[in-house]
Parts: sequence; C-alpha cells; structure tokens
Amino acid sequence: MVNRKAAALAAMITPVACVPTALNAKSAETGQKVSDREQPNVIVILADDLGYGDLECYGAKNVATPNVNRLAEQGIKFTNTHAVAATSTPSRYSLLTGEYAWRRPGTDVAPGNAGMIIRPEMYTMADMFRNTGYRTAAIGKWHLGLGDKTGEQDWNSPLPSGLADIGFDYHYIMAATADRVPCVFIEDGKVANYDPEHPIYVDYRRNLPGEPTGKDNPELLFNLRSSHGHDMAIVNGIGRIGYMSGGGKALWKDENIADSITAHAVDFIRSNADQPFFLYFCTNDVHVPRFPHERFRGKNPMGLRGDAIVEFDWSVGEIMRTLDELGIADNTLVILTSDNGPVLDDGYDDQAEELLNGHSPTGPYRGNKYSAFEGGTMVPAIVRWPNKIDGGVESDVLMSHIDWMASLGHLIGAKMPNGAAPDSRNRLGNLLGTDSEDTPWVVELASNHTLSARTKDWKYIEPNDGPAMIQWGPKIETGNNSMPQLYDMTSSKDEQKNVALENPAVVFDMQNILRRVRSHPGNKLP
Ligand code: NG6
Ligand code: CA
Repeated sequence: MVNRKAAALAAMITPVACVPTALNAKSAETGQKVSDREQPNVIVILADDLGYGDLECYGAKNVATPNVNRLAEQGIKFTNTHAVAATSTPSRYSLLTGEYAWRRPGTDVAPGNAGMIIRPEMYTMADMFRNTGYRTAAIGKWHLGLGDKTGEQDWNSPLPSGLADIGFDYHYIMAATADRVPCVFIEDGKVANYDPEHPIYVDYRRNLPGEPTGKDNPELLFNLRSSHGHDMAIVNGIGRIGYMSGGGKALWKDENIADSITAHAVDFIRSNADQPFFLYFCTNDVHVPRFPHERFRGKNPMGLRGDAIVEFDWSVGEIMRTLDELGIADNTLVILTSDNGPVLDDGYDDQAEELLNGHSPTGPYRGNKYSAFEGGTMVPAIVRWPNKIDGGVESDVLMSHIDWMASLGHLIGAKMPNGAAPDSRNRLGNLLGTDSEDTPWVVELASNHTLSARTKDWKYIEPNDGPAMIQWGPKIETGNNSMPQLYDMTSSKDEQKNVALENPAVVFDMQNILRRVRSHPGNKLP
C-alpha cells in the first residue's frame, strides 16, 4: 500500500511519539483552531444491519451510495473487518467497552425497557474520549439499556442513570430499536418533546388497558404489516415488540427518524467545531421496520430496503457536508461501519427478499445477521482522515471492532484505568493504513452464542447441535453443525467446503485460540 502520509503518521503513532493526553484539553482552553490540532475529532458512524455487500463501493447492485463512495475514495476501504457479534446489543457492547460481550451475561438483544447493560462503573470508549478532553455524544440507536433496572423505568421522569454515567456529555437516542417500544427519543435522560397530556407506560409482558395490538387489530397496521412477531403495540400504523401507551407528540414517526437524528448530529458537530469531539452516530437504517422518508423512496428497484440504504447514504452525506462547511473535515477521523450482517425479512412484509434483483447484501459471504457464518459479522469499514491518511486505498488487513477502543485510545494518548478494555488490542496502524500486518486472530459471536475464530487464512466454527436454520422467521442459516467446521478463506470466501478432517493441526490451533481467549483477556494474548 502506497501512502505518502504514512511515514509521518507512523512516527506519530509509535508509543514514544504519542501525543500527551493534556494536549486536547489545552487546545480547547487556548482556542487553538481544530485544523491546527494534531489529534482529530472522531466520528463513528454505525449503521444497523447494513451488509458487507450493501454499499455501492463494496459492489452493491441496484442502489447508489454516492456519499459513502466519496468517503471511501478519500479514505481507506477495508475488506476484512469483523463486528464482534451477529446482533446489535453484544456488538455495540463490545465496541464501546473493548470487552467481548460473551464474557458478560445479559448482553443479548435487549428489550426497550432493559436496565443499563454497560454499568455506570465500567470504562467506555466515551469515558476514554471525555477524560482526554473531548466533548462526547451518542446520537441515534442505543440498544444498551437505560436506567438502573429492567422494567422499572419511569418514562415520565428523568431516568436515574444513563449515558452521562458512561462518558457521554450529550445524547439523543432511541432506547432500543425502531421495532421496540418505547417509540420516543430520549435526550439527556428524558423523553424528548415530552407530552404531559400523554404519560408513557411500557410493559414487555402484558398489554396496557385499552390499547390495540398488532395481533388483535391487524387492520390498524396501515404503514407496514408484520411478517413474524412485531404484533404488540401499534405506533404510527406499525406493530412493535413490547406494549406501550401514551407518548402523544413525543412519539416518533418512522419516516422522520433519519432526519431527526441526523439533524441532532449536525447540531452537535456545529456547536463543538472549535474543540475536540467524539460523536457516536448510530443510524436506525437499515434495521426494520424499514420506513424511510418519501423523498428516498422508489429510486431503486429494491423497495424499502434499498430506500433505507439510500437514506443511510444521505445521513452520511449530511455529516460530511457539515464537516466541509465548518472547515474541519481534514482533521476529523470518520469511521463508518455496521453493527452486524444483513437480514432480509426480519419481521415485516417489506418485500426485501423478493425485490433483491440480483443484489447480494452479504457480498460473497455465506449466512446473514444471527449466523456463525461470515455473513453474520463481516461488515463494511471505511476510515477517512484527510490530514493523515491518503485516500483511495483498499486494505484487506484482518480487523475487528473489539480493537478500536485501544487503537483510538492510543491515537489520542488516553490514560486508561487498569483492566479497562480488556480484550482490545492496539491495532492503530491497521486502522490508519500504516501497518498491513494482520492481527493474528479475531473472534466472532453468533446469536446462539457459538464462537468462531478467524485468522487471515482460516475460519473455524465450534460444533453446535442446534438447527441448521433460524427457527423463528427469517430464512437464515445459523452455521450450526455438530462437527467442527474449518474453512479455507484463501481459496474461497463462501464457507461451503468444510476441510476440518483434512487439517487437524489447523483445527487444533483454532480451537486453542478460542480456549485461550475464553480464559484470558484478549489483550494479554499474542
Ligand atoms: C429479533 C427481532 C428482529 C430484530 C432483532 C434485533 C422478532 C421476531 N425479531 O428478535 O426484528 O429486532 O431481534 O436486531 O421480534 S438487532 O439488530 O437490534 O440485533
Ligand atoms: Ca443490528
């Protein structure tokens, strides 16, 4: 990889040359212009259920993503980056804490009334940035719980604990997903646009008195029909998971979610342009229910799922345009990725499968969201930082989200408490394109808790006696097999030919990776 800025950058990121922690705080105090600072603003754009093959620059058919294409042209496009888990909550938990979610009970897909899954005493990526002088924000999908205890939140009062306790100066979030109640935004621990005439009650076990449900009143599902599940509360003519009453003018309209969270992200950037900031920007796109604004509709042949990809691209474009307008794009490190692999029918009748028209959401990979196969965790990843990284580069270096916390911490010179980010290894050189040596291994978590080990050359999936297909609705291969599975990733990416029996020594090595990482913090292992 030829990179004219690489040498300068390599010098900057060696431990000796690492910029001292105080610099950021100082730059804020002295009013130094952002473009003069060494340390960049950092924006993580995390898409939801966006597949490796869903962006035009990753070979997507049928859908144009010009803004993401430009980001890739101006940065590095990674072709071998892995989310930690094949569903959202454990993937996000791991990204934000640098700890594998499978070490912690209670990190599976969370209901909208989950208590805080990242506990206040834990040290997060946001704490790391905040303690290093950055202003920090989380905007968009959260899905990691709020308040102290599951089911005990009073949504009509400020929540007793939340994102401010884990490093975020500001937040404007959806508690869980768009398909889970409560269907309101939470801003700094309180329901945004709270409507006192319509107090909010949420229950995940039983319906609230007098409320219609998708199950009993399908005629009220005027915006989207459910294909499986999603038959409890009805909000905006769409069935949800969980029961809810009230909300009034605080209830979101699905078609405006992208506009709303993007506007808040843009505002946050504008009001912090003169000081270092860290923005964790999590889109609702392209998760179900897919119900994008009408201005994104009908311009591609893939129906609502394609429209949601277009809406995602628009959000990315708005962030980029804002950075350009403020003159801070050059010193802002933008990282774009997805929380897990793609899914077509995830519970609503939006014809995602019927309208693919030859598009492959996972690109060449087998399996989908939920799977132990690569389609579950293989994600797009684009990194742009014009001051330090040459654009137009493609990298197949092996990378995992788990390592981003330590890597970014190293970049900003963060001083972390002992035991923080225990599984996160500093791979900053990989992330910034100065080091093309692959990380020795990464670990992937399927929704049924099967672990897989991946090296540059091999993929190993632990034996699992469960069914070959997901049982509750989506037509998805789990990757389960009662035999150990080993795939040679150098010969083909599609995990079709199990070569475990022919390669016992490799199977042994891969099993050893999993055995050792189960009992040791990942960052203590070679
Ligand atoms: C599943 C939901 C699915 C989606 C997923 C979480 C049903 C039938 N399916 O349980 O629609 O919400 O959870 O997705 O309820 S994730 O990307 O947030 O992990
Ligand atoms: Ca997801």
